[in-house]
Amino acid sequence: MLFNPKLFKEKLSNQLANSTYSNVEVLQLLARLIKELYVHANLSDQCSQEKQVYYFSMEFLPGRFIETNLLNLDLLDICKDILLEYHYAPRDVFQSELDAALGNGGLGRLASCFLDSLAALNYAGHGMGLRYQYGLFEQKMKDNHQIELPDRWLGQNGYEWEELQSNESVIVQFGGRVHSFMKNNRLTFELIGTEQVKASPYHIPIFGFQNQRINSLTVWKAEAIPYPPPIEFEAFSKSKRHAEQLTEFLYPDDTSYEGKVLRLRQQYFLVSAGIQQILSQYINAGHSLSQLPEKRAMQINDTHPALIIPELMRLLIDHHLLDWEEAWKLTTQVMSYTNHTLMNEALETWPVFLLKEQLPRIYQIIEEINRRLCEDVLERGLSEGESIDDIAIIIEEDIHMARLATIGSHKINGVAKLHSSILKNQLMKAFSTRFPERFTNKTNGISHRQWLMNANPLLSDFISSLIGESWKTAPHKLESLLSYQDDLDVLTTLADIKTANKNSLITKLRTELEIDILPTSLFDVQIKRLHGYKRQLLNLLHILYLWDLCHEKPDALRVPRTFIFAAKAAPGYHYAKRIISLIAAVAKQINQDKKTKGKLGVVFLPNYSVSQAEWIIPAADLSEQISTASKEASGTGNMKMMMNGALTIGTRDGANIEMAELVSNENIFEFGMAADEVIAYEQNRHYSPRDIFNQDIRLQKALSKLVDGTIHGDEVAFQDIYYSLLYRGDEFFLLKDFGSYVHTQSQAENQYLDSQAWQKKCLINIAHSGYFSSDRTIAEYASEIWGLT
Ligand code: 7GP
Repeated sequence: MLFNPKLFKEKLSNQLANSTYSNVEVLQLLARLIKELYVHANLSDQCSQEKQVYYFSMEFLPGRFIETNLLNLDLLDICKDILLEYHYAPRDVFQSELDAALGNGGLGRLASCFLDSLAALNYAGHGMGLRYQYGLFEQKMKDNHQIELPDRWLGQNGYEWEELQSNESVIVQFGGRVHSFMKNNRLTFELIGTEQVKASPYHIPIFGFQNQRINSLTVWKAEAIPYPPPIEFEAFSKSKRHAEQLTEFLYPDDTSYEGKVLRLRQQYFLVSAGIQQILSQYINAGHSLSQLPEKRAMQINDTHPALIIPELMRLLIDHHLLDWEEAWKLTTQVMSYTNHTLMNEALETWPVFLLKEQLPRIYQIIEEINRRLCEDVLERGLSEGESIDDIAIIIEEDIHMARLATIGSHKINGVAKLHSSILKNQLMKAFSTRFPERFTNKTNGISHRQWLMNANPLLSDFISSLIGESWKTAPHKLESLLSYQDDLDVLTTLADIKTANKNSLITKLRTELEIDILPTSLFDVQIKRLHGYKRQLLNLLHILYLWDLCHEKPDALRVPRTFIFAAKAAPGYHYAKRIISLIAAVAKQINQDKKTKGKLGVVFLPNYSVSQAEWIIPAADLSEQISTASKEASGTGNMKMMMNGALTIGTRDGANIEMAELVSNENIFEFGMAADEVIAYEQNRHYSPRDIFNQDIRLQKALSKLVDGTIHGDEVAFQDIYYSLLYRGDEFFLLKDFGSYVHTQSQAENQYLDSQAWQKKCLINIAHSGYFSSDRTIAEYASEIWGLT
């Protein structure tokens, strides 16, 4: 069916002519029309012959859909015109949509960019996730502290883009026990006495960029199974509560035993529901199981969905009566796994007893996978210095999920060159030496449609006026901009666009948050989750140093600066919350200081979200990507800001390295230790933050502010943070990199004084940012991992 913009135009005009609506009502009307005219008229062709890819992820972070959908359906301009005709402000209407915040950070946002690119490249690629009733959390600041409130993204009238498909519900089973018996000469396994939960799928349409493609993001909701009457009300309401809890929160607090159980059950709920639906549609379409790898591919987004491996084995063996070898071959050919972090704390393990109790058949299968793996490895022999514990999935009483995901997949990838190489040569060495062909790199990317075309229409239009529109479907063509690098008019316009975007941000912050920022200042931006390794604290130490400098030599700061932070800290991550408090306290103090007014400003924007990022990123001058080298797997905020003409100050970490390779060193501000130095320190070199402190007066002055009462707002005067750096080892090497950071910051400042040279660097960055479109990343997954044509 062909998309019909004329019909859309007519219907929208008719509706708007007949009545007056609030902005939210107009938004809902738009969503309804889009679903009616585009989705219903073109129900997904799951039975088509095309190979289908499923991206399994516990997180998706799409933000708002309205502009993306209108853009992709080529309705954006038409729609804006009609809204204006009927006196609605398009931006206000669009902003009345609530962000779908079904994710936490980079991993979830990447998943959403990937869905956008899959559809844009006209692949049949779908998302599988959970429909959490509450998103991550709504962050409020109270007396400089982060407060977490439930994130009610579903709104009062439900979510406008979703559509329940109740006929596709499936049952997911927990607990019970495994009954094994002989049937037709075959050892057969059956689960009995299980707790059953109903999984209901809600489809959210994902439109391709002006290419007629409609894919879907399916999010599953848990419900109790209604028993036939008469029912005992109390028993039912208890089981209803227990079932619904499964999809109540993203990342329930897992510091308690109950929290851990819930988390495990969520993971299994997602993969069991998803794979059951995929398999039953596959079989109903008349395909044979032996062809599964030619027709279906499944991506495991970090280890959270790794139970899909034993779950597919269970379905193939117990329900479809395949033997182990056949089932294993199909499973490994269908599955592939992406690792998103090497941080120890995030490498998931599950206690054996928990799996035995909650998922007894799945446990048996994992045990058998482990038994076969270990047997095979021992038969072929261990290498010098190696032990079976370097490769086993079950060690003592823990199940190592990254190893399970690795052994059950035909491809394993990291998300930037450096990360993939550490993954291969260190964390997974025992696997990569045995299965070298499985390991690959897929450097992350971002949707240039969402992050440039939609978020920054001024820049996007200007680019098209210079090089035409073809970059929109072939983003590497942004490189044609390079021929304008010495064109003064172009560089001036670039500067004007940045100023306009900064002014829009200023107005928004003033009206919505009563925050005032200096319009003429350099916007220095660090927006991302709060984590020790991301080193927001290093940024803050530099700010404290500049504050001192301004007092000592009032003319020393030649460029006024506004430091913009936005970050959520995980509710159970105490240290990260302390750093948020410190940033907020420092901001308050500096902003009140009459001596530095007009030179230095610091803002902490509460409740960081995708739609907030869409405002900040086009206005950024300097992009802070300052993680301890080797810790940030890739980063994607770095790519977004590069594409919007900000310059990066960053360590040689994650995708920063590839950015530097593309733009060359003079167009990026690099500093600090390289990954191998960091790793050497971690492994055997002695690191003494106190020695550095003793030799650097700037550090002494900056750090003493945390404990001498200068920074108000905390009863313990931030001693804990001070101690973490000086007496508890400075785990992320802030002091070690401080000197080089300060030096590089001052180079950036010098550069900013020469506006023309600065803009030239910005242009060179924009020109090379096409490489970081997720279209490029997805094309690589498609051909090298999923076998799509
Ligand atoms: C993040 C990584 O920290 C970031 O470097 C990367 O760009 C992003 O994934 C996308 O690949 N990881 C997570 O968000 C995360 O939750 C734990 O990792 C599993």
